[in-house]
Amino acid sequence: ATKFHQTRYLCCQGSMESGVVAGKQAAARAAVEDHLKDNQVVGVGSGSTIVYAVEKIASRVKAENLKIICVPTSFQARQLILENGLVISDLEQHPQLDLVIDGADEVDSSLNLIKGGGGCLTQEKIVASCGKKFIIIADYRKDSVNFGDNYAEGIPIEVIPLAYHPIQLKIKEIYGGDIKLRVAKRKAGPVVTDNGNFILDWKFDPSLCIGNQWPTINQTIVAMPGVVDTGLFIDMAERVYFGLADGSVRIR
Ligand code: ABF
Repeated sequence: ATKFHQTRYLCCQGSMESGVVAGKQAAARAAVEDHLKDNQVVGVGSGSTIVYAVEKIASRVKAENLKIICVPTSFQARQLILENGLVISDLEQHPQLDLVIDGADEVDSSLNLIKGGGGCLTQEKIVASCGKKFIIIADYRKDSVNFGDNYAEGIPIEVIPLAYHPIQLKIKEIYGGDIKLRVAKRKAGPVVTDNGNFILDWKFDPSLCIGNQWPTINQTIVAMPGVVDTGLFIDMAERVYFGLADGSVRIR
């Protein structure tokens, strides 16, 4: 992984404990081993774990002479596909995908997901919705009973820029919690997504995890004018591969 995008997404792992890296690698490799078949069109997710999946796809394509076409979920995914010499396409040419592999920020006991820590949630959700199979790869830290158990950044919500403040107020009024506009690290201004939008990060009240409220909450937020989509992926994942620190994999 010496190329620019791999380096860029993996460099932040320099300080990451080796068990976490081993977990990401193990989950990614096992999922590609189990689900990648010849002649598939594959949706490629974003984040740091997907880097290992794309490397594994590329090595299987080469070793087994597989015909695989990849559809990216972000600018990063596009670069990864190209850097690994894989065939790239889009949803216009391939609106149906055999397989979609992506990472997650948190997975609850019902396999609902929080995604979008990297800001690519809308394209990730569109691509996932086109997949016959949606497989998640994650290290062991993402495995939770309830949202918020192991992930403190909240639920990302992509919004049209002019609507960000009304949406903040509406969500706060209905559900409470703390909801902040995501700003760039050096605070030069808001983070802008691949689609030219802003991201709100909603630190929700943990009581919302009681009962099966997330589907309704998601629908309510998505229906607000100016909301593009949320990082709540409800009932979408078919299987989750959690890579453990010792390099083994737990599949749910
Ligand atoms: C994307 O990358 C996301 O939706 C999520 O924010 C993140 C997972 O990151 P990582 O693989 O780096 O843990 O899939």
